[in-house]
This record gives sequence, structure tokens and C-alpha cells, in this order.
Amino acid sequence: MRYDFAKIEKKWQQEWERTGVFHADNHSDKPKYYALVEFPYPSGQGLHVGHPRSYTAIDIVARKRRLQGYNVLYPMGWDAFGLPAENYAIKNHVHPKIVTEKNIARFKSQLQALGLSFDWSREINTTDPSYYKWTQWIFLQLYKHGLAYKKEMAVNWCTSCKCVLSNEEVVGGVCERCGAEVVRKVKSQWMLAITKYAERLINDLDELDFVERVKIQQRNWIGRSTGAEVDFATTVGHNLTVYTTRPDTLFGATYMVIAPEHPMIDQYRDQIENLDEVLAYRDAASRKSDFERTELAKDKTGVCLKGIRAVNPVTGGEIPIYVSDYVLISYGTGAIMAVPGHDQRDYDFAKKFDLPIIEVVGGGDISEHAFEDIETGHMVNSDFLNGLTVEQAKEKIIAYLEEKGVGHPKVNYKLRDWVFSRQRYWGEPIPMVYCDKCGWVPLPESELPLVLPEVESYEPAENGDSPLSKMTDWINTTCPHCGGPAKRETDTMPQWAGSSWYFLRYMDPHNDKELASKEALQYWSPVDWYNGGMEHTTLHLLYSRFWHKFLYDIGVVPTKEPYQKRTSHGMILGENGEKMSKSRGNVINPDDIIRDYGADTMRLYEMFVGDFEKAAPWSSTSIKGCKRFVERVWGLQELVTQGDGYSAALCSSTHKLIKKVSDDIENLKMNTAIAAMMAYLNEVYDAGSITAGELKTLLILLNPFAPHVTEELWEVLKFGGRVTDQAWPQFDPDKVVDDTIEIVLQINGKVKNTVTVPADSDREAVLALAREDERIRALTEGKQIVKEICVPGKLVNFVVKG
Ligand code: ANZ
Ligand code: ZN
Repeated sequence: MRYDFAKIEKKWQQEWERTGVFHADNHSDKPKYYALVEFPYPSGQGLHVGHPRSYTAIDIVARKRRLQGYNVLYPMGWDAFGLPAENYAIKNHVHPKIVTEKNIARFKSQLQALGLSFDWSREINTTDPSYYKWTQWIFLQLYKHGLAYKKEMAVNWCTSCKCVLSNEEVVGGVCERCGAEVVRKVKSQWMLAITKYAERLINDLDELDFVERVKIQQRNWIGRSTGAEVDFATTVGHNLTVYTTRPDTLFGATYMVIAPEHPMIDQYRDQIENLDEVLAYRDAASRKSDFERTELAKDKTGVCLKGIRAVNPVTGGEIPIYVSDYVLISYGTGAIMAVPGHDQRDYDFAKKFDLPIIEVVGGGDISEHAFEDIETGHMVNSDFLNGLTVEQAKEKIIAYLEEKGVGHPKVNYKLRDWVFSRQRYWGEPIPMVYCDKCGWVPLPESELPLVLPEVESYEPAENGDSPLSKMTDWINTTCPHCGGPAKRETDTMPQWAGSSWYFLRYMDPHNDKELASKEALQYWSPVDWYNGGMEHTTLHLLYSRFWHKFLYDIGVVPTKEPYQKRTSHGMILGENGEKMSKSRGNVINPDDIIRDYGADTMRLYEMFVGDFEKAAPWSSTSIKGCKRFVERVWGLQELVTQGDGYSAALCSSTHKLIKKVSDDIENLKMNTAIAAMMAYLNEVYDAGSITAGELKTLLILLNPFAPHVTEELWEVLKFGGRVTDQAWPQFDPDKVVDDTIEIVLQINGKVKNTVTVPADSDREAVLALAREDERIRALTEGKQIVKEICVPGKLVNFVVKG
């Protein structure tokens, strides 16, 4: 009775496809449940064993919800624009569309071989014009609401991809994708004003069921900071405004620093005595990334701005102004008041340039380091602030500055507007044209989709312009506003565009009038459970929350937030505990695993491999254990007896198993759920039999994990219908109560030992067992027990004298 997984798995996959059991219904009386996983980029390498970890976990949730009576939407699609297909096209002279189609076909068959319960009738592809029509439509709405604008600015430029990157795509100073050096380059770029949503993107996290580490990472990335803006007068009459989180330390501001790009330098060229030196410094700084510039450990550099001095507004003293690259032009006002006594960066700089260091918060030691503590100190050397705590001093100085008209409270965010242009071919064309008379004009909505034209070469131009910039026929067009000659935008959108709203399209994927119908959006929103990679927390997850909030504001979607619940899985590592990669030679191919072990084993294994939220190394031994488990399940047909009732031997275990598996799925503890089913199987084999009723229960519980073997066994045993038509089992609360409980034993209120007693023991029985406990006997030997206290189910306390 060998289990022929290859044949049986194929059979069920075809059966599910044929009957459409996993199709979601847009009109249903059942409660809805929308389960979502991040759709993949269909790369040339095919599926990675990391992909099924997320897909299987949420497949288990989706299958459980269907058995619980929900109308479940669990969709899949392709995030198919992007650089790898384009780089491949450049190298091999094939249209990225062809490469993409081939890759999608491979990915799809790999996913289907895993028996994932996706509703394939809703498959979407971000590179399909009928899809990106709506990505372009959303862009036009953003433009019409003043949230998309074009701006000349220094951007992150990857020297190898020859492409602009967003801040989120620069990790540790290098390109997130290719690892090459990132430099600053001034270019005209489309920008999206995500900063207008910063406050709401932080505040609305409170209402969401996201795992805490995701919330923390988003909050930190948005980086809300509260403080004050303070105006310093200067000897050239111009006010130099700074942003500070520590206005309380104003009496300790002994010099100022402006960013090398600060406009004051150009404005007062004539007054700056060492202009050449200053400009040379600015030039050197422009070649560094923000990351390099702000690294705390780095040696501080800078030049004094000779000929101009500032005036400290509270002391009236004149202080020097420096130019240094540790101050960024893109944050606050691009200028700071330096307080070396209480800011380590300023301290290092002051030591190097021999500038005065004044202690204004007492209670620390500033002989070797800045004293940055804001909790314990009290103000000193600060006139009317002396004796106050930092918190009190902040309040008082801000009131003072406001009264004098030289300062006011201010909130700042680390978040920057989103650079939305890419000088690339394989992306959505930006639907804008430039007219010399009218400026930038949006394409009429009736002209969408603006289809990507065919090009001869996919290479970007040497100056970094998009390959589309060579397509003069396509570029030259007429102005939708005045009818005169105009030129199309040649930049395309970043890969994050299509994924910023794809979850909405699944709700109504074939709609050609709207991105999705009002009814579909109303019915399915929000996504109930979304699982995805931690690496997307400050990219896709943030971008899509922003777009969704915008769509909510303009009345397109019914909810403020796209996703109610967000979880995140750990990576699957190589057998050696390192990241899987070609260069390490430790890549496991899912096709091989499915061929050798079957999809059920692969699914079980991916869930059994370790705690879902943590990284886990691949293990060939435990995959064999999972295979053996599937075979033992198959073998149960030898042990099954008639009758739908539960046997005395397994009754309590069965109820406990129902509870355990039900709870564990909700908490993504798939590994312990599987362990419990394995233990149950051991009990069955020890008992030598299982009733049909018990086996049905087991098959339903196991079905979300191992859908093929469970359906097959159900059919072989003629249990009637399909597992997918059954109801999720309920447990009897009385039967899951533990038979024994642990009682704490105390002497005079101090814990001395514990004892296990039958759960239904009465007071006298518990006391009797407690008195007989060896430790208690030894400790009460020769003493008098004056009182016995028994808290049922919890503890016994002996009050002892002598
Ligand atoms: C005086 C001061 C005294 C500061 C002190 C800190 C401690 P966050 O929390 O990141 O908002 N700063 C302001 N703008 C800057 C810029 N463009 N580049 C680099 N540094 C800048 O920190 C704000 C603090 O970082 C500000 O408060 C300012 O230094 C500095 F004991 O002002 B502080
Ligand atoms: Zn015009």
C-alpha cells in the first residue's frame, strides 16, 4: 500500500482546478475573509524555497477559514516590472515581456505543484496594460491633488544600475539591489508627497493588528521628532534658523553649523573671506552619501565660515558659523546650533576645532563625553532656566522665544518625499506631457493606458536618461491643453508602483471601468491577514499604506487602512545556517524536493522547520521525518474501525488536539501544531486502532497542512464528499481540562515545593498529599503546624511554629 504521492497530488490539483473550490465569491451570504501574501517578482531563477514558507502558512489559514464557513479570498499574481528582466533584455536582446511571460509560466506551475489554494481566476500581472492603466490612473489623481510634483534635486544614483534610487532602496550606503556604490546626482524627478501623510501613517498604526516589530520599524523610519525652530541673528543681517530637539540647551550653544549645500553660502559670497575653501569643501561633500556623512563614529571635518558670525539669542554673545557635512541639508533647516556639552557629534567637532564647551545640564560629567541624559539632570549656567529639569526648561524656553518672536515649537519627520522617477524601460510610463506653453500637463484619463512603446535597445542613455528618451516618434505628441507641440515624459515608475494597490485589484480583477467596483471594495476591504517579508516594512508596506490613505481621502476605497493584520516570516537559510545563494552553493530547489518527497511533505516541512518568525536552516533529516509522518497517516487505513464515536483511549487526546491545532494556526505556530499531530499519531499506533469519527477529525485538522493525502484517504475510506466540504471540528471544553494540576506548597508563605494532584481532588485529599510531601515533612519535623490554608487548584500554606 505504497503512497504514490506524485500521482495522487497531481490528481487532486486537477480536481481542485476543475471544480473551482477555491474560487472566491463576490456575492455571498457567508462572512468574508481576505488572506494575502506578497506576490512575487517572477525572477529567472524560479521559485525559491523561501517563497512557500509565507504562502503555505497563509494557505493553512485560508483553508481553515473555508472549513470554518468563510467566503475566502486568497489570490496570487505577479509583480513583474523591474530591473532583472530589463538587465536580462539588455544582455540577451530579448524583450522583457517575453522573459517575464516565461518566468511567470514557470512560477505558476511551481506554485500549483505545491497545492496552494489560490483563486487563479483572479491572477493579476502588474505589466499588463489593463492593470497598469489603473496604476497610471492613480498617479494622475495624485498629480491632480498636488501630491505628485517634479523637482530638481540631488538624488541617490546607483553607479552600476545607472539609475535613481529612493532612500528606502539605499541600504548601508550601497544599492539595495546590486550592492554598488551610490552617489548624489542632481536630476529632475517626479516626487510623491508621502510626507504629507507622515502623521497619519504613524498615528493609525495604533488601530492595527501588526506584529510589534513592524510597527516599531515603521515609526522609526517615519521618525517623528518634536522640538523648536530658533532664529539666530547674524552679522550680515540675515537670520539663520535652526531646528533643535533641545531648545533647553540654548545657553550652551557655542557655535553653529550649516550644511555644505546651505543657500546662505551663495547668498553671501562677497562677505565670505575664505570662499574658495568653503566651495572646495562643498564639492568634496557632494560626492559622499548621507550615510557616510552622518556615521557617528566618523572623524568630523569642516571649515569655519570666515567673515560672518551669529548671535546667540539668549546670551547675546557672538559665535562662529562652521560648514560641516555632518549637518544634512535635507533635514530640519539644514543648520544647527551646536551644543558640545550635550551632543556627542558637536562634542567631537568642538574638540577637534578647539571650540568652547559649556555645561548647561548638571549632574553628569563632560570631561570626556557629552552628557546626553535628559532624565536626571538639572539646568545650570542658564540664567532663568537654572534648577529646572530638561522637560521644564524646554517648555519655559519655548514660551520665552515665542514671546520674543525668535522661535516656535516644531515637529519634524525623518521621512522624505518619495522619488518616483526611474530612468528605465521596464516600468509603467508616467502619463504626463511637457508643453513649452502650458508646462506639465496630465494625459486625459480617456487616453489611458499609455502603453509602453517598443524600443530597439533597452540600454539607458549614457547621460542616465531613460531608453524611452531615444524614441522620438513616441515622445513627440500634442499638448492635451493647448494642442501645440509637446513631449512625453520618458521616465517610468519604480517597481513599487504596481504593488502599492494590487490587493485592491484582486477584489475585482477584470473590471475595465474602475480599478475595482465600489461593491467589491466595500465587500472585501480591508485585507484581514497579510503576511510578508520584514524587508518590505519601510518600502512596500509603507508605500501601499500611503496610496491607500490617499485613495480613501478621494473616496475610492472604504477603509483608512489596507491591512488589518500583518505578520512576517523568518528566512529559510542553507543547511549550513548561511543565506541561500548561488555563490555559496547551498541553494535548495523546490522542484527537487517536490519530486523526491511530494508537496505535502514539502509543506509540512516548511512549517515544521522552526518558529515562523525566525530564520531557520534547512535540514534534510527533518524533511525525512515529515515524509514518514505522511506515510504513517496513509497507513491509518489499516487501523480504522467502524463508528463515528470517539474511543475511550483517544477521546480526551482528540479534543485536546482540536484545541491545540485550532489555536496554533491562529498564532502561526504551525510547527507545534504539527508536533501535536505527530504525537497523536503515536498514540493511535500504540492503541492499535482509531474510530472512523476520530480519523475524520484528524483528517480535517491536517487537511490545511497536507491537503492531498487527507483528501485521498477520505476518498479511499468512502467517508463521503470531500474534506474541503466539511466543517472545522469543535472541541468539548470539559474534555480538554487537564487531569492533574500542580499545587504550590508553602511554609509560612514561602514556596518550598510543588505537588501534582488529580484535578478533581477535594480539599482534604489535597491537604493529605501536601502533608505527605517529603520536603514538607522534613521541614516541619518536630515543629507545630498551627494552621493549614488551602487555595483550591493553587496552593497549600502551612503556618508553622517552633
Ligand atoms: C541642539 C542640540 C543640543 C541638539 C543637544 C541635540 C542635543 P532628531 O531627534 O534626529 O530630530 N540636527 C538638526 N538638524 C540637523 C541636520 N540637518 N543635520 C544633522 N543634525 C541635525 O535630532 C535633532 C537634533 O539633531 C537637533 O537638536 C540638532 O541638534 C540636530 F544637546 O540641537 B540638536
Ligand atoms: Zn500646451
